[in-house]
Amino acid sequence: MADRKTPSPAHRNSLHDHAPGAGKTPTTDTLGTGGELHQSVQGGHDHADGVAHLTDNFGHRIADNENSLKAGARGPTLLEDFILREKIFHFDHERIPERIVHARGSGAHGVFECTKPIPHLTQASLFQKMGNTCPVFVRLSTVVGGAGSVDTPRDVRGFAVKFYTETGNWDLVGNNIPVFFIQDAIKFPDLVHSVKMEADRGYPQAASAHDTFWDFVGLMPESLHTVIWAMSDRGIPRSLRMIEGFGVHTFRFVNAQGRSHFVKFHWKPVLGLQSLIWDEAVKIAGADNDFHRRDLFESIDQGHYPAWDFGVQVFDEDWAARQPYDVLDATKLIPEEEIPVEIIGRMTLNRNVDNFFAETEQVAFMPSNVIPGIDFTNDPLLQGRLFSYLDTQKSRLGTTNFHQIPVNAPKCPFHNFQRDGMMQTLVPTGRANYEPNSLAEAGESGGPRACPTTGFTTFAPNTERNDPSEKLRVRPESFADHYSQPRLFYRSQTRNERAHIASAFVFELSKVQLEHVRKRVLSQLRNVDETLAQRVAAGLAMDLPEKAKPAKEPVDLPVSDKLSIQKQALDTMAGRKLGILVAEGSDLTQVNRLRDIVLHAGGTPFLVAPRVGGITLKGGDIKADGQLAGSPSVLFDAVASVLTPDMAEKLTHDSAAVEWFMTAYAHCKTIAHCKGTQILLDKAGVEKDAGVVPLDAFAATGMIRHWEREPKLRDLA
Ligand code: HDD
Repeated sequence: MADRKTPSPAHRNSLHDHAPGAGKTPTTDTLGTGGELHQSVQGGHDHADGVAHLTDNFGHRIADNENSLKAGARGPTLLEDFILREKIFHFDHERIPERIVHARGSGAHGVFECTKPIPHLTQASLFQKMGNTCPVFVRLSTVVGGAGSVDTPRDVRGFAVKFYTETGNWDLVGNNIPVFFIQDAIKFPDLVHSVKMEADRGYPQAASAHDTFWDFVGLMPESLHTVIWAMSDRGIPRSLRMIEGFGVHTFRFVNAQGRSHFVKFHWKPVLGLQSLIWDEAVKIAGADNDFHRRDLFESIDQGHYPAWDFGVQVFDEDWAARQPYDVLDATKLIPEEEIPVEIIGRMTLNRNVDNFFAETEQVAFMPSNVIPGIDFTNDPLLQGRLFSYLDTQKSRLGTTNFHQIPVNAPKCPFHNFQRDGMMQTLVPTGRANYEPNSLAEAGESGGPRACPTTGFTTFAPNTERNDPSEKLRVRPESFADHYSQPRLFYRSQTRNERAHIASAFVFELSKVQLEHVRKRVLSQLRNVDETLAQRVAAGLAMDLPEKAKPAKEPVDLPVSDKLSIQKQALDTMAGRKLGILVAEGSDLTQVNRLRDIVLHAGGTPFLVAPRVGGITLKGGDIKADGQLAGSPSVLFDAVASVLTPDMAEKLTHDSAAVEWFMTAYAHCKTIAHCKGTQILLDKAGVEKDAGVVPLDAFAATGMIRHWEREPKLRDLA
């Protein structure tokens, strides 16, 4: 493994520069920071031999951190022990409420760079000049499970980006799926209640395969589009570095002349899209609960910085009005074949967090954080979100001053008359805490003033096919087609991908206990695609129920290849991991050759051996990266083995070794092997094909999946 990259001090401190009391004062005129009052947690004083003295939170040095104060050596503990009391008090309160959704996530810092300025479309500061950069903080998450749940359940993944721009923070709080389950925010609590663990029994955890979720789906056909994406391979990504991101809603760009266009935001992973196979996802959940978190952390740590291209689909109201769906409906996407995604920037994640709680846990994203040049639309889901996120931060972070937490604070100056509140850490000077005031006329600081020319102005014309004079609790007629786009998605997949979708429905519905719920979902699926409904019914051994009556008859839309992962698969080893099985006597030269090929291509080789401590190969001694039973092949994109015939024969009696090849084969992975390994492959039932190759063919074969093997292993009919 490469050495851990230690960022330069300047780099590490970039986020903390604007922490209250740190060097620069972002709040010069109204919010004096009382700099000397703010000591760093790390101290900065009091060092002995380079190691800081242990103190309590008020700076009192602690002489003994092993024993509490007692009345006699075997006596009761004394209330007077302020050191014990403070330590336990603080510990008792370490946890804050986890997010109601997206509780489990991984965060990282990075940089966004504009690669194509678009001032004609938006005045957003970061898109004005080629090469403009701004820091970002990104949090990628699962939705359903709690903070301590697994990384690889079938689920949507959150893709939240905070841009610290010179004109304030912009939060693009999206997902890895371009559409959402519901059209109106008023249904969000129902959706979330239905999918989280069931209220009476407290399970299942991190899983949608249960009665209440599918009950909701069957009764809410608008959810089907996102559901079919979640049932596809998109719901089980191989790596957080290999997912797309979407802003989901239609937003507005507004240029300096006040002209507006609609826009949809996209993130495209430079490493390409890649997913797991369901069986792999299940096994990884046991083999490495933190599979995605570890993968992201380690790749950044080793300097393999994940990157995404940032793209936009821009269109105007006239184009929108001509579409067979409503662009304000978050259950609809715009096919890239209709409006290509124009790449205008790149984001690179180049620094892990220093502290998980302080940064990843406390980061507070809010879709309402926009900057001049970016504005909202009337999408009723977006409108509800604008309210919800600000609200949730108060209950999670406990104070209206959550914006002062370093990861949330803007990196540009901020000045206003908001004052006080719990956990106020800024120390405003002067008495100007209201406006208007004339204190400046007496030589005092009068504080900041509104800036009509450069400040945020809401895009005023309400042109979104709307009559604002009517107050109505309705769903617009233009939101009524719930089936055409899930049908488009399904029909745009490859044969294997369609089979995966059908299997996912069968799996999930097989866990549903209520017969009528299964039936209702099947009746909905008939509107999406008859063959899909038949496959699922056959998998459940159920008769096809009557078709649900659609509010609007679906139409057939032209197939979109961009919706399929397999049609866009990149044949690359970059960011991928090769597991190499070795044992006593293996040929070191061959091992090194494999390692070099992978490293050269930007991948990671990982040596697996029956024993991890040390091993004598032909050509030298090495240490393995992982022990065989603890490093199953599900953790790798491809496997290779360099074994003497004797050792291979011995390993045929070790189920971990046999399974290593059996699952690699079942998951359609490349298996590169030496002659000696053959006996083990035979035991594992590995048959020769284009992906089972001799070691010297590994470089040419690469680490792509061999989908053509799948029909031999699974019924794709
Ligand atoms: Fe949400 C968190 C994405 C609809 C209410 N949401 C949250 C996060 C992501 C999304 C990525 C995690 C942010 C983080 O990492 O801290 N949410 C979406 C997308 C949606 C969406 C893409 C639809 C397009 N959300 C949505 C609605 C509501 C919420 C309609 C409520 C009306 N979402 C929340 C929340 C959360 C949240 C409860 C939980 C924690 C938080 O906000 O900070 O307020």
